[in-house]
Amino acid sequence: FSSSVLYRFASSHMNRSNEIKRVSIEGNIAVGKSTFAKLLQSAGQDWEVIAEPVSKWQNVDQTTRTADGAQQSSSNLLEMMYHDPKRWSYTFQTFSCMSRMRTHLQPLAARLLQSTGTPVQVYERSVYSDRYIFALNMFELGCINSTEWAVYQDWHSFLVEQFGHRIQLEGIIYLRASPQTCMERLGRRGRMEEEGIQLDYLEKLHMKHEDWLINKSTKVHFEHLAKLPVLVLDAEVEFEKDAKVQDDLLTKVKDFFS
Ligand code: TTP
Repeated sequence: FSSSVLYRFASSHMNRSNEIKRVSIEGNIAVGKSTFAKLLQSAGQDWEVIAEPVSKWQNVDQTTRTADGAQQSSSNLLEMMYHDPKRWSYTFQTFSCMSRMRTHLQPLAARLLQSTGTPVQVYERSVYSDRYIFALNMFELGCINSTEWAVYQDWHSFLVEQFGHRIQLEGIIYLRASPQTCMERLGRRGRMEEEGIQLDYLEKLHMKHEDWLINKSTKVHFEHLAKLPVLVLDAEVEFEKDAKVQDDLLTKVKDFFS
């Protein structure tokens, strides 16, 4: 490539990137964020879903030096966190937030660079739920100590402010269901690491979502976050196999972001 071709490509790409709308889907564990994200992906050609990097947390690559050379192995940080939350919650939240940051910064898929409408990138969760739902909850449960919490908040604020408009959300979709319903769905999907999760943990996370997105009582550090529009969708109904419910939900989303 000549430098002028590269420049033209980069600037057209950057222009498109500036136009992207970014939306995050929030909601309790197992409420159905991935299912709903797939639904959005199939419903609009300008929509691109960036999947949550759970598998990365289940396979953290490590390189260890042995006498006969480097050896690659992997550890399951999600399992370690549930098994010994006091030891691993801070590490887990650091890693999950970093992988989340990477997904927010992911460039637009090539097919959307040509689209005539405004492209929408959809994330399952955000750097904000990492902090104001999970890390805060773990701090309140005593699984993240006050020093770790201060360190977490310091680098989190710094990174979010540094990346500024490149990760700024247009709005939030809150999939809202009772903790009992989420417990049932969690049992049905049977993710091995989540076997020990009790209803009261989901109740705490539910209240954190309610405080942040409905009651607006969570003290947030970022001014723009407090002003973000929130679309609340009833996820109590089983939307996975009901085409009518899916249509209603999609219409609400399209109206909200049009
Ligand atoms: P979720 O982000 O809730 O993903 P999910 O697969 O449950 O979503 P859905 O079923 O709605 O599609 O959580 C994935 C797992 O990671 C879950 O066990 C909770 C855990 N987790 C944390 O402990 N801390 C975090 O900050 C995040 C994002 C997840």
